[in-house]
Amino acid sequence: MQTMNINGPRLLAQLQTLAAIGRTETNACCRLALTDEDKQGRDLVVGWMKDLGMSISVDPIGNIFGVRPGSQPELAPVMTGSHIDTVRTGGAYDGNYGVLAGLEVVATLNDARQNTERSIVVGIFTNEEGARFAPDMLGSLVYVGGMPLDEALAIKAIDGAVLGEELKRIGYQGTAALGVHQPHAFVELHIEQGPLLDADGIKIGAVENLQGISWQELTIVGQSNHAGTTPMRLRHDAGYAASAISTFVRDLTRKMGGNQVGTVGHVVLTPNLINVIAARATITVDLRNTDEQLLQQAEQALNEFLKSLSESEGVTITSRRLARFEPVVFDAALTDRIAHHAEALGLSHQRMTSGAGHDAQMMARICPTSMIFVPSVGGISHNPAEHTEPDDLIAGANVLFATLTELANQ
Ligand code: HGY
Ligand code: MN
Ligand code: MN
Ligand code: MN
Repeated sequence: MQTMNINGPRLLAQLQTLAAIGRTETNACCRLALTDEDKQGRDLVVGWMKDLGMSISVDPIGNIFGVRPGSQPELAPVMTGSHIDTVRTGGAYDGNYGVLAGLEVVATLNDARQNTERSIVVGIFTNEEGARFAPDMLGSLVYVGGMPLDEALAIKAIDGAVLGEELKRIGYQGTAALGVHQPHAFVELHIEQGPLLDADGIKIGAVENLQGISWQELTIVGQSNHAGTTPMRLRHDAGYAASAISTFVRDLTRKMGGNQVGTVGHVVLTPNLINVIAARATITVDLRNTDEQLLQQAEQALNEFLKSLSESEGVTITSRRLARFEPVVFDAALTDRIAHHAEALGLSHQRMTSGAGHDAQMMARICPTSMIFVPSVGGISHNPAEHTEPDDLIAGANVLFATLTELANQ
């Protein structure tokens, strides 16, 4: 198929329209999974899929698939897609870009009245972020058979809601069979969300692999007491223990170096008052590494620290596993094709690792999968300041177009 350019202004306009849904007073995009804002975003994008003449299917975990039929629909389809749920402080592009660029590929083919042999499917996966319901990448995890449906539907949100009830409430509990489209290949286009491409002035990332992720929630129970009268040696201070764990995670990841990262992103103290020693603390620990052995080492070192801390502070510490995914290596031949198309389009490119989790890491369990990254200015993401230059957004979509249409005609 001859190289065609996507319609840049159309893609950029749709990104801005979608980003306006769930906008907060700090100009963030907040569409936590299965909230009313997520429903509004879903309704908007499903409408765009229908405008493109795509057939729509929704599965029991709320994954949405738009299908552009190929001339040989009996062949396994080529799939792209991502997510449109966001974190609370989301930007305009995380997830949204991969979905809307997929629709732009379809629109460009429609404009040119071009057929492909294989059907092209654009997927919107439920709850990729995991910010409201853990684990993250949940919709794609269930899609590939990584978690039983009823276990996923029973998951409780940080706000107490039950996932299956929220899915029904927003009208997106579908009936399509799970795994309804067994793809020939899956390619996800995404902003890097890190600093590498922007710092090196490189336009395209051909993603080779993706870090393993370990999420746990720690509940620390001490004893509330008077901040003035209680001698330091008699305290069982859950607040101090929480901060000691955060410091330990930081020191551990610095000592390990390499790709090891660690984050304590959520801290809640009870009763959270200036003159009361905290009785209770709930914190989350996010550990990641491209090397499974090293990730296990980090988890082990943290466990040992928790044991010694609970003894020294006289607090109890319990852990609840929220997510655990091993590192993923993408399909080398597919990553090569992404680099080839970037080259053919005159775009600088480099191979790289994904620090963030993505639905592609789940799809890699069932078909040849890879990812295309475009630069994030300053490496900022999960932040309203998230930005990618319009030319870079268009360039990435053109690489997606070339890669998908090649796959759809092989
Ligand atoms: O946490 C992650 O990396 C993903 O964006 N949910
Ligand atoms: Mn994302
Ligand atoms: Mn994200
Ligand atoms: Mn992600």
